[in-house]
Amino acid sequence: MSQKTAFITGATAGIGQSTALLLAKNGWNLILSGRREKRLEELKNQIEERYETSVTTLCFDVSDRDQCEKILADHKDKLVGMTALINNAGLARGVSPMDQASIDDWEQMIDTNVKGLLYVTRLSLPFLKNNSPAHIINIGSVAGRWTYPGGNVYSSTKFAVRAISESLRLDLIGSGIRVTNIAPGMVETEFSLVRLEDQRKADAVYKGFEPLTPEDISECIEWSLSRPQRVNIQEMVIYPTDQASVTHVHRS
Ligand code: NDP
Ligand code: 8X3
Repeated sequence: MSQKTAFITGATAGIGQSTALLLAKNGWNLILSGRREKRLEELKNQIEERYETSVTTLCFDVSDRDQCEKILADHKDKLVGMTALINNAGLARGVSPMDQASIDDWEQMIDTNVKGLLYVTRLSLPFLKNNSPAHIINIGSVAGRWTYPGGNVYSSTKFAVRAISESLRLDLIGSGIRVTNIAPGMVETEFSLVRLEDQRKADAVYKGFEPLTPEDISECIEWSLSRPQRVNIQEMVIYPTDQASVTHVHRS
């Protein structure tokens, strides 16, 4: 059985799901989390049918500190072998300007993208340090480098993810734990449906140009993980060819 074990948050859809499949193909054991239990079970079955790998599923909400603490303590025996943490769970809610936006949406984004990532990281670090060399990959965004109209609080959370990645690298120097911030542009997943709550509007986001696929991003994740231990890919910014900035998309 492989010695490599990755804990992927938000594995029930999009980039997280695609990363789970790619890492399993590359011999990783997996700990997969998300709030939708049925999807987690389906993914576990799909992976175990295809690959010789062990899959543990943990159904919990990363934004709930009590749940994070309880689940990670209760499953210590599964987490003890963790050598990589992929902090992928995240979401955007709404595109309203600050003076019209929902404060509940802000809370959900901050609680999930920032506080959730911090809880899971803090609780995973003892295992990662024990198993060093190890790797933390945070899924940031181009919205963590540049802002756009209506991106306000979502952007702020991804700026925070970049700051957390930079800080972790400083705090962990000498531990053998690498830290990578992956910053994608537009990737076609359930992201826009969650953000806009309307399938027609979500489809329109990706219309007239070729967005990135979840597989494009999981390949960047797998490539970062598989570099020699002396190499730390600090940050990767990936745009679709037809996207030149957060506000410039060429549509035919
Ligand atoms: P999806 O909506 O397809 O997937 C999001 C995943 O996050 C789901 O598995 C969801 O699982 C999980 N998730 C959301 N909230 C929580 C929560 N509170 N607790 C646990 N899991 C949660 O979107 P993407 O795959 O696109 O998004 C993945 C990451 O990539 C996010 O951090 C996003 O910000 C980032 N990103 C996305 C881009 C894009 O254009 N799509 C571009 C740049 C970055 P469940 O609902 O089962 O809990
Ligand atoms: C998602 C990319 O440009 O919709 O992080 O904010 S964007």
